[in-house]
Amino acid sequence: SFKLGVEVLAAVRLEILKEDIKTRARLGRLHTPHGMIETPVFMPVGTQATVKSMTPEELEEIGAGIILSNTYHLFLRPGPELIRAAGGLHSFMHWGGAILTDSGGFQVFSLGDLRRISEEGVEFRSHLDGSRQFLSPEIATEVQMVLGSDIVMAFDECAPYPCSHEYARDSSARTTRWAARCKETLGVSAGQALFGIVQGGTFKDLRRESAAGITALDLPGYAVGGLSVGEPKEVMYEILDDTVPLLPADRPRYLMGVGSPDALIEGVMRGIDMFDCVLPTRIARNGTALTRFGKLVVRNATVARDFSPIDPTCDCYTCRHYSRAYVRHLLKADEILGLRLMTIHNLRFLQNLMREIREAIAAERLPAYRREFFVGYGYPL
Ligand code: PRF
Ligand code: ZN
Repeated sequence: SFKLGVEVLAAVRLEILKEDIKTRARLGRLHTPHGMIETPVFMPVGTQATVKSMTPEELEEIGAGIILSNTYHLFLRPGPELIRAAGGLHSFMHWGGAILTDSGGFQVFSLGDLRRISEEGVEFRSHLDGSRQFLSPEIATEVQMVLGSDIVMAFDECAPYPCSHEYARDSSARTTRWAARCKETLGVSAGQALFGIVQGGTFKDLRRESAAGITALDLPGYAVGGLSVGEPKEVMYEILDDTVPLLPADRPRYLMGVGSPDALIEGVMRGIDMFDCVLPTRIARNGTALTRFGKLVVRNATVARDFSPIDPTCDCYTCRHYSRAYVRHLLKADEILGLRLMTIHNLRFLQNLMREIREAIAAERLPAYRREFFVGYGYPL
């Protein structure tokens, strides 16, 4: 049929292998022009066309098949013209896997003051040199077309938390109008898929309105934005309970900016397929490791003479070859290798967590896996 034809030709398509009976979790394969990715998946963040301190070969060894990069940062520096001259972002950064680029919406709105929103777009001052800049749905999409990312995010506004119903209503309605302009701009650009973003703050009526408006655009994937911005986790889970079922079951669903182990499990159980977060890489650099037994502050004096690996159950390069005491020494001495070893471990930890989640879905034991993980991690059930 014609519909089948369109799906086969789509740049990015989610093949669903299994839908969990007990939860809303799905097991799938995300097909992209730069490889197949098993879902649910966690995407490491490479804001400045690099996952801080990692080579692409190291990312591959960690098991990453897709990374996220940022339109906002690359737009300001080095600028789209340089990346065009390099032959696109994949070629520029020597990454053969898939790339999702965030639209810049979130970063611009995180600037706080020094920005002016209109229907046309957002005027803001660069965090680098204070110069006046402008991003719109058209510009953000055109920049992502130049970057050549596999997945292009719509230009949205992420409302702050807390915010009024009126503010959330206006900004999420504008986000939907902007998504239509992004779709028009991308057109049938070969090899790139546009994902729409549901907004609406913590208001269920607005989330429903937003989901209806965004899904009416019939896009190849959908994100839930505007969460994990300071609201209690229970509020985020309630919004997901309510919103995710409104998204089409045959398209990938992406929860933006979420990456703590407990929220990954809770998100998957509510039907999310994709996640990204700076958390594992950021806390790695300030000396905190994610482990099966909870967070470990490797900088602490308590590990000064601890010659065991960061996580004895971990198979990463760091845990196979180095001790807590050595990594602590590197961090204390401000040695670059310390940041690299910590980043390798935290990213591998999340890749292993996602693999175990996928295996638990396949074995129809995700709720049991959640309980076991939470007990080990020291998280309340
Ligand atoms: N919008 C965009 N990027 C994002 C978010 C959003 O709402 C969030 C919210 N957690 C993280 N990154 N475009
Ligand atoms: Zn490790």
